[in-house]
Amino acid sequence: MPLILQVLLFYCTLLFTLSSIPTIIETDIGSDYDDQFALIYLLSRPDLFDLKLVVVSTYNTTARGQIVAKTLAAFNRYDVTLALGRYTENNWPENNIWEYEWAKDYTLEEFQQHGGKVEYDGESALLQELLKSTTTNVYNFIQISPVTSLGHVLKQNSNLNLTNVRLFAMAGSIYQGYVNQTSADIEYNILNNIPGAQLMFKKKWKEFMLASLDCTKYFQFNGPIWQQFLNHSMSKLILDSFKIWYENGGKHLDTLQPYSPLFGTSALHDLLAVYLVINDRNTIISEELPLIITDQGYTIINKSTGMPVQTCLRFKTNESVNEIGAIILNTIINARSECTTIYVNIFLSVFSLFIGIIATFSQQYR
Ligand SMILES: *[C@@H]1O[C@H](CO)[C@@H](O)[C@H](O)[C@H]1NC(C)=O
Ligand SMILES: *[C@@H]1O[C@H](CO)[C@@H](O)[C@H](O)[C@H]1NC(C)=O
Ligand SMILES: *[C@@H]1O[C@H](CO)[C@@H](O)[C@H](O)[C@H]1NC(C)=O
Ligand SMILES: *[C@@H]1O[C@H](CO)[C@@H](O)[C@H](O)[C@H]1NC(C)=O
Ligand SMILES: *[C@@H]1O[C@H](CO)[C@@H](O)[C@H](O)[C@H]1NC(C)=O
Ligand SMILES: *[C@@H]1O[C@H](CO)[C@@H](O)[C@H](O)[C@H]1NC(C)=O
Ligand SMILES: [Ca+2]
Repeated sequence: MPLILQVLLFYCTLLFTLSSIPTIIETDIGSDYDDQFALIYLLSRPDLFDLKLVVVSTYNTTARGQIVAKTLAAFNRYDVTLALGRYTENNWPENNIWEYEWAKDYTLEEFQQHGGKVEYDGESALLQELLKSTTTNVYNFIQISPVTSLGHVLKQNSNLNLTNVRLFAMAGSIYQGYVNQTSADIEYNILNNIPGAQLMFKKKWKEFMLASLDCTKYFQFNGPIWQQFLNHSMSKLILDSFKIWYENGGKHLDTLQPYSPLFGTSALHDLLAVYLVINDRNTIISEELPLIITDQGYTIINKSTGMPVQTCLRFKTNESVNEIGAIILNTIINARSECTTIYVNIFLSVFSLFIGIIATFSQQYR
């Protein structure tokens, strides 16, 4: 590669690393499809997220880990550590890891042979990473799972100072529940680990933004934006895993709009938690609410004891979800070519400047 391109590529990578924020994500990827979408979007924004650690939680964390490993490999992100949370009892027989088949041929050993890093004591890896946050090294924590690994860390380290960590979580239901339910529900991430969720909501964070069911149940992409996405070769990663998940059982979920790989997505609850990082006030209506988690698992407002949580309550217009969808799907399509685009543009500008100079000179000497 010519030296000039090497310098530009280095500069471009440096730009990304300088502006992005160290990020940790806790996920139960594999059961619902939205975790996979959230992870792919996150990996498509190296300008925002300097992903350090992915912790997988609940039930068979090896199987979930393989899905993360295969996704990281697709993005050549062997620098990100995969941390396995502890196995938990599967009290949710209906909640199988439907996406596992997509990654079953990619073992954690193979991932490591390719340069990937795996921590088998995921909770201790999580604690070590959280301890790196300081006032000058602020972290993002993206919580899109029952609060299991984080819950154990918080329980065992009650003095852990997380005032330099920004939390973005998919959890809870304030005014609306699942699908047509017009009153609050006990949301799954909370129900699956109520004590963990209570600890997370009591903790003092630098910032806490919540993707609650009130918003996330509307977060489905279909119509022209989905058709355009399917036409693009970069959609293959999503389409392959989405199809397997769908056929293995994912097709039976209740959602507001119908979905299938060729029609559009299921409700992408977790993806909204990642999108909240942008703080897009043009499309999302949120309010700061003092929230607590009751012992039954409800997310309720309590002015005397609740910690302030910036909560997504609805979208600005009926078009907002489509607008966000177009932004996200385009980002995914263009991922992995960002740096190339930058130096192609630089090359074109230098080239046209050069042509301009030649033209000026040839006129002068005519
Ligand atoms: C977890 O999944 C792995 C496949 O990745 C499988 O080998 C293992 O037997 C499973 N463990 C349990 C307890 O089901
Ligand atoms: C947490 O750390 C911050 C500085 O990073 C400090 O201002 C604050 O007092 C600490 N909080 C506790 C409870 O120790
Ligand atoms: C939600 O309401 C619509 C319209 O009333 C209805 O067609 C649909 O079956 C309902 N869905 C569920 C899961 O109850
Ligand atoms: C997708 O591609 C097909 C065939 O190339 C084309 O006919 C169609 O218009 C495209 N759809 C969109 C939404 O771009
Ligand atoms: C808020 O929490 C306090 C302390 O647990 C409790 O006494 C009070 O009844 C709660 N208020 C509401 C409105 O739930
Ligand atoms: C949005 O959709 C709802 C329900 O479909 C409808 O009642 C409402 O009029 C729509 N609002 C706008 C601004 O189109
Ligand atoms: Ca999830």
